[in-house]
This record gives sequence, C-alpha cells and structure tokens, in this order.
Amino acid sequence: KDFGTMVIKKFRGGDELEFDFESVDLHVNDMDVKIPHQLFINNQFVDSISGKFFKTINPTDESVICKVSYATEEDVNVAVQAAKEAFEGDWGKMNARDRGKLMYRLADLMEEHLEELATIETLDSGAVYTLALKTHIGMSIDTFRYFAGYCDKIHGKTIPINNARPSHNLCLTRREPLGVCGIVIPWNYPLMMLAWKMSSCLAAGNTCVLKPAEVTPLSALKFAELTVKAGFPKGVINILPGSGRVCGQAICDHPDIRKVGFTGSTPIGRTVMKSAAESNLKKVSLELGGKSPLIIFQDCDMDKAVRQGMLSSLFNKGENCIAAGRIFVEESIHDEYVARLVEEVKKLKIGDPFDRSTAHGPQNHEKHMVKLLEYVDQAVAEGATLVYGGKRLDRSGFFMEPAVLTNVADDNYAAIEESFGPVLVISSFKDGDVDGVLKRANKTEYGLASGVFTKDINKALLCSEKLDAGTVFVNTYNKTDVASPFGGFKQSGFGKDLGEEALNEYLKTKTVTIEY
Ligand code: TAP
Repeated sequence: KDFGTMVIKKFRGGDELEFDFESVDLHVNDMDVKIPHQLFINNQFVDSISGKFFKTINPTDESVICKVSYATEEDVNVAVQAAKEAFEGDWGKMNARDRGKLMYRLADLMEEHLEELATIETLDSGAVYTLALKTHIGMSIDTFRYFAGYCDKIHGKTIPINNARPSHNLCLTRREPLGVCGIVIPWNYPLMMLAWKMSSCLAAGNTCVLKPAEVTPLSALKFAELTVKAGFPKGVINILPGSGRVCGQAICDHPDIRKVGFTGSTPIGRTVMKSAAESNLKKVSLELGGKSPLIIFQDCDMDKAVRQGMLSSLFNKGENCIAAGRIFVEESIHDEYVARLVEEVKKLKIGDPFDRSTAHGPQNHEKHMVKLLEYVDQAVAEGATLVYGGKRLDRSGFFMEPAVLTNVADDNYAAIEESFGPVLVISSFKDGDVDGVLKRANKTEYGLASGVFTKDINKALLCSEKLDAGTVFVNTYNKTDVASPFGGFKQSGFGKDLGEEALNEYLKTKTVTIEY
C-alpha cells in the first residue's frame, strides 16, 4: 500500500501567523497531510535537547511513518518552566470569558481539520477511519466545546458561618486553578484522551505539559499546531512525545507540577501515585484498567443484546477501556446467544482502516497484538473453549480475528485479566440467579464500567444499584457523552473525566473569611 513519500521540509503557516515548523508531508487517504514531528514547547516545534528521535509505525502495513523527537527530563524541565511562566503571565491574567473564546476557536479549527486529524489518527493508531471521524476526533471537538462553555461558569459560594457578635462575617469560596498540570495518556484513543483531560484542565485556568503514548504521538502534535493558530499564548500547552519511563516519569516527579492527570494501566497508575507522593504530593487522578461485566438476562431484547454485546467488546478493536471484559449470559439463552453473536462477529469486515466498508482494523502496535494472541492461548490452556477467531491474519499489519471464548470459569486467566483487545469472554449463569451473577460480576478488583440487558425495570434498577462500577449501561453499551462524568472505582482509579465533575480535578477551593 502506498502511503506516499515522506518529505520533511519547512512549512510556513497562515499569513496571519509567523509560524514555522518542520513538517512531515504525506499523501494518504486521498489527501495531503502535514504533520509536525518535534516536541511542542512554548508554541514552537523544537528538537529534543538530546537530539534523540524514535520511529512511529503504521500498524496497517508495519512501515515507518516518520521519526519523532524523543523528550527527556531536560525537555520536561524546559516545558514546565514555559508552562509556569504562562500561568503566571498571559494565561493567568486572561479573563475567563476570553479563555472560553480561545477554546471555542480551537474546537472550530479542529472541526475544519477533522478529516486531516482523523487521517493522522487512522495512520498512527489503526483506528477505522469512519470511527476516527465520529469518535476519536468528533468527540474530541465536542469535549473542547463543552468545556469552553464552562470557563466563565466556575465560581465559589457564599457560606453562612457563625457570626462573632457584634461583628458580622462574610465567608466565601474561590475556585482557583492549580498551576502547571502534567497529563499522561495511552494509545487507544490518542486525541480523545488528550481532549478529555486537557479541555477541563484549560477551562479551569491551568497550563499543561502532556505526554502522548510513545506509539501514537502524531495527532497530539497536529493538535499542537492548531492551538497556535487558535491564538493560545505561548507556554499554555506543551506536548512532549517520548517514553513513559523517561518523560512520563519526569512529569510525575517534577516539583513544579501540581497535578497529574493519568490514563493508562493499573500498574503504571500505582507508580504515578507513588511518584506524586514522593515528589511534592501533587494531586492525582487515575483512569485505569477495567474488567467490566455485562449481564444478559433471558428477558432481554435479543437482537439488541447480540449487536450491542458484540460492540461492548469489539468497539475500536477492543482497545477500549470500558470494553465488556466478561459477558454473563443466562443459561436458558446462552447457546442461542453465542451462536448469534458468532454470526455477527463473522460479518465484521477486517482490513484496511481507510476502506469505508472496514469495521475492524489492525491492533494498535505489534507488542499489543502478540500479547492478545497469548491471552487467547492462555485462556484455552486453562479450559476455555475458543469458538471463533483468535488468530493472526496472514497478511502484513497487526491484524487479528476477534476471538469468542465460552465456558470461561471464574478462575480462568481470561475471567480475571483485562485483554484490552477483541476478545469476547462469555460465561453462563443459572436461570433466575440475579444475586449470584451480581456477586460474580463484582468479584473483580476493577470497577470501571458495567452493563445489563433486560426488559424488567426492577432487575435493571437493582443491577444499576448493586454493580460496583463507575458507569452502568442499561440496554445499551459504550454510550459515553461529554456531559456525563466518566471514571472508575476500586483499582480502576479515581477522579472523573468529562461532565462538570471533571473540573474538580483541576481546581482548588480557597475559603475567604471576612469580618465586618
Ligand atoms: P500504560 O502502559 O500504563 O501507559 C499509559 C501511559 O503512561 C503511556 O503514555 C506510557 O508511556 C506512560 N507511562 C509508562 N510508564 C510510566 C511511568 N513510569 N511514569 C509515567 N508515565 C508512564 O498503559 P497502556 O498500555 O498505554 O494503555 C492500556 C491501559 O490503559 C489499559 O489497562 C487500559 O484499560 C487503560 N486505559 C484506561 C482508560 C480509562 S479512561 N480508564 C482509557 C484508556 C486506557 P509509553 O508511551 O512509554 O507507553
């Protein structure tokens, strides 16, 4: 497949802006795309101080897309200093309403570049292009718009405290930004994860230093270019591609960073929290792994439960933190459900993610695909039945057939561990045993999402009360919205992205007491 010739040249931005940067120019998806490939600090694209680069790979054909600058601790220090100066300078002094205007302008620019951003996302992450347009980039735009509207609606309260007679008191609270925030994100929805965290961070008045995942840095860099065009003051947004071990760790350790917003795995979340505690007790929010249960009762709408059940695990190639990691099906409909589910899975067209009829693209990167194939093998070795798929496709690229596993016992590896890929893990439960299935559904250290399909309102309400997870979907799945809070319980982390609650993660409350 010809993804065009890579040319690196100097690119001059729009007439109104003196904005030079090195771009990687590609012709892909029938369009020309220009992608910055250096670190973004203080509104400039610059090489890393060490001069190091890494390569980013196209998962569809395993070719190198381009080289990207690799940030180290020294670069983090420079970026944090820039973010600190912006916070104490132009950004900190800006009116909240003007901040909102900038965010709206950025969202508009992202919309103008929707197809280019989606093309870059598909190229770098293997996301199906049609989904990249709607979800990866579409929801990112919605998120910036949603939080833009909040900028001038962040305010405190007046509180009736006891008066010390004969004097009176006025007690009020101020909601203030934290300062420089670090943001570290994963590779499954590269731009959307950036948007979920950065939009609330900026709306609250903070500045930020963000590290995208090493395997998917490109859409974040294209986004950085748009922030300059939108008119963001220098230093407000800094984007440092690099590894978690070096750049991510330096962010978590930095004494001038006051908060880290992290999305990623539970083991790394634990190290983030430890680093935050040991450095300067910076505030932390963690969106971590999941093993979300989905319960299918025999009184469900079968067509919907089959279709949504499939998507619950296979949406975005299964690289979805809220993916249903276990599906419990009531015994009397189990065999029919599995048969119909397999038929649906067979219909999915796997292939080139740019092809408009493709439903399932390559896995994000090679290491991940290998881990998924091993995951299926281990589940089978421990007694699960592989009724469909689970094999690598005989073609270039990191393609695998979705796997359908049944007879998965509660102590099977696949019943406990997250796959983060296209693996349907199905177990049955005894007819009518609502308490039993809820107990099994909650018997996990994760608590990100959950779901239930039933036409019985009592059962639906009981399950939504008893399921110990940050989100419960009833007769639907994957329905996240920018306005509703998103985040997990237990070892799926704490703190919310999206919705009004997300602002709390990036604000502090100051109490002012006045005697008169
Ligand atoms: P991780 O390996 O945890 O990586 C996440 C990010 O942390 C990456 O940018 C990574 O850098 C960085 N990182 C690695 N070590 C670090 C360190 N010592 N200090 C600071 N940062 C460090 O996760 P992943 O494999 O990319 O993503 C998969 C996991 O993320 C799954 O468990 C999934 O459930 C979870 N996830 C959760 C959610 C929500 S909302 N709960 C959403 C998406 C994904 P590198 O670039 O070097 O890897």
